[in-house]
Amino acid sequence: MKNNISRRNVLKWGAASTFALVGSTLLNPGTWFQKPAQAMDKHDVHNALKNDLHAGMKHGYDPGTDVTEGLKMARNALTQFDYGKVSKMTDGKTVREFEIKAREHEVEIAKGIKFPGWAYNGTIPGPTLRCTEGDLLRIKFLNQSSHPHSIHFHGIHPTNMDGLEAILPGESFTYEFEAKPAGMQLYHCHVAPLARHIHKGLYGNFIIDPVKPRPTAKEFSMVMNGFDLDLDGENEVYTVNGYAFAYLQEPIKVKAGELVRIYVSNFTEFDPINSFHLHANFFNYYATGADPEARPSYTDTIMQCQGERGILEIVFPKPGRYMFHAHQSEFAELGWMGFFLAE
Ligand SMILES: [Cu+2]
Repeated sequence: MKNNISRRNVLKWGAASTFALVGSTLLNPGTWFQKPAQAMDKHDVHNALKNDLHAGMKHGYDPGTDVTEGLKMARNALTQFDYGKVSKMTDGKTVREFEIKAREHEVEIAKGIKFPGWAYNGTIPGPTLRCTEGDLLRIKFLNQSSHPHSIHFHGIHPTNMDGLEAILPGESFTYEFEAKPAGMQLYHCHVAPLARHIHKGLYGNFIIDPVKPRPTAKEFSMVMNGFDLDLDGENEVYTVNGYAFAYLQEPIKVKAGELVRIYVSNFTEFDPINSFHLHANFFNYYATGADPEARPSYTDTIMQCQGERGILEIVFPKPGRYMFHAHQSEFAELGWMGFFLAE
């Protein structure tokens, strides 16, 4: 363990600052860290995550005993795609209408640890929006929070639909544009101070399918992120899809031999990059995924800067438990680690 203690970690865990802004009680009865979250310091969070890590590595997930709100949220984020309300224009063009509400919302980001977030439709990350290239999108944004926010989409669209203008509390705005280009896009709030608005949780994946569909696959969505609980500009918890060790507790089930496609993005604030590493296997990676015919890179590790995203295609050759995690050891140990269970 000694070797893992970097100067940064010493600074990070050494300062016994309290989480004055974590307004919740812990949900995990009977454990040593059952005390108000206000009293948790970095050591407590570190230890709680270490316990979760060890429990997850040893036992995996025990169904029926402890499905927390956070785990449910991560489950949904992994597999739920929001295709909007679909209608057709007279010329046959597909119209998709979405409704997104921004609100203050407390979310569980690790077993018993809550984060006072700002969320699109009540979850961090927000819903994964999905459409096909050429669709007309109407995204009604309602700001039901007490701060100004917006939605800035990545992609090609008119500049007056770019989400640079703040929508004030109580107001709404409908973003309307044609979906392009195909690939893995994303969306986030674009109101200053940007780091704070994004870090609080206002982001999500936005998939534009090509007109000629990609090959059939088992599909998942993943957002890599971090949570700075004491507002010191460093994250204490790292997750994929908002809940620490979600897929360590509940491995992602796939079939050996089937094509698995994962839409991955990085919304980690305060750290310049995040990464995805798969054990015991390789995958094809399409950065941004705008050209489905592009030659992918064949690797077991990719890294993404903030706002970068891409598409992974994986075939698990044999049944087994395949670990995946950030290849920054610190992130992995603080929540960003899971398993695929190939059967
Ligand atoms: Cu905002």
